[in-house]
Amino acid sequence: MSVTQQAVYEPLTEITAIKLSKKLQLFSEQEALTCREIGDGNLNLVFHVTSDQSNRGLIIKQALPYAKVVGESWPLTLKRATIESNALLEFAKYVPQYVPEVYYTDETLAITVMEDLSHLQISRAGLIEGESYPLLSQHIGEFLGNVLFYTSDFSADAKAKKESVKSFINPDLCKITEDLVFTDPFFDHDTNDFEPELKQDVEKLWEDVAVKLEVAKLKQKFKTSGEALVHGDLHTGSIFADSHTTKIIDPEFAFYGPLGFDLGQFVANLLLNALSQKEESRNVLYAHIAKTWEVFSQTFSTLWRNEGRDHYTKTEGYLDYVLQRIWKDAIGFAGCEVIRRTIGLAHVADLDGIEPYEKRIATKRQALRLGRALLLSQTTLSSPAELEDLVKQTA
Ligand code: SR1
Ligand code: MG
Repeated sequence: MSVTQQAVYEPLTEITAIKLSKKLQLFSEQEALTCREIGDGNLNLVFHVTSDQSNRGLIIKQALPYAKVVGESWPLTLKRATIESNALLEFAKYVPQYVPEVYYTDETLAITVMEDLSHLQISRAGLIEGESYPLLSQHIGEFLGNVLFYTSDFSADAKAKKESVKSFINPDLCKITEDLVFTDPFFDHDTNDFEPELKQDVEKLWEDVAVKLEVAKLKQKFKTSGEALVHGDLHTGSIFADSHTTKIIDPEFAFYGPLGFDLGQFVANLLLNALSQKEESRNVLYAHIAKTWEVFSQTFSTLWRNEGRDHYTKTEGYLDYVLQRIWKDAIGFAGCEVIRRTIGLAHVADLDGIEPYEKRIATKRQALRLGRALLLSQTTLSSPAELEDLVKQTA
């Protein structure tokens, strides 16, 4: 649903966000509302509107015409708000239980009004505090298995899929990933951000031809493989959770991309959290990685066998080939993500919050070794257990 009521874009304030909620009749006229801007991400405004009487709430997310993390010198399309709303609606066709409900969207204001998830916690924050989220990997595996299968050519009608690809063309946000994930961290670029103690390690990486060749192949894959609708930024900060619920948010980077991309980003962020934890607390993260892959591959395989539309889904060996390729690509994408979250523009609190400083530097060195090892082991690592061994070898 798109109901444009404002002729021009303007950033909301806490006061106008309340007025908008009233105007949309999402609360009754008499209800006293409170609003707080709670956006702590890199790009957008997020307003939490609550009713003092009924205890009900909602979220209004609004895109800014620039990247908040850098400022107005980095203009950014408002169209990402529409991509985000449409992606949430598309995901909801297959797995409504894993996304917030969208109540309203407005292209001009670049807003999505959606379900209040404030009873849940951002999973990155919880994992840092030692929460284990027992169902996180089960849910993410089901989310990915369903969305990736149903939006891929193995299931979707060929013409309808191409129409959908068109509506999710997202060049500006893809460019951010092409630069920040696949390019800048591997060159001496001014967006990079790392501690002086890491300079030698980083310079060594910039000279590593074998690593750069793998990243070049992955970047090309990211730019050219429109295999299925991907979230595009599936890190643990894009996931709300508690012990029985998981909700995936923020798909403004969504586009038709490689099947292994989201899996790689999610796994990378679990690995970064594992590195930040004490040795004895890491098993829960390794178990999440193994479970994500197990549930994803089972879900995807069951759908493939029961609902595969393409003739070749019946061909012996094809499913195994596709799954192996997804795993291999995911390992490579995870390598890029681990490196960029360590030395690129957008860091993660898992690493930046490590105290004391010497330990933080040592962990970041390990993250760089791990990222490199992932990139160079894509063809040899065949299971989550081998991935766990690889992490241990980088200690
Ligand atoms: C300028 S945007 C930096 C990062 O924030 C987003 O969440 C994406 O991960 C992007 O790469
Ligand atoms: Mg985001």
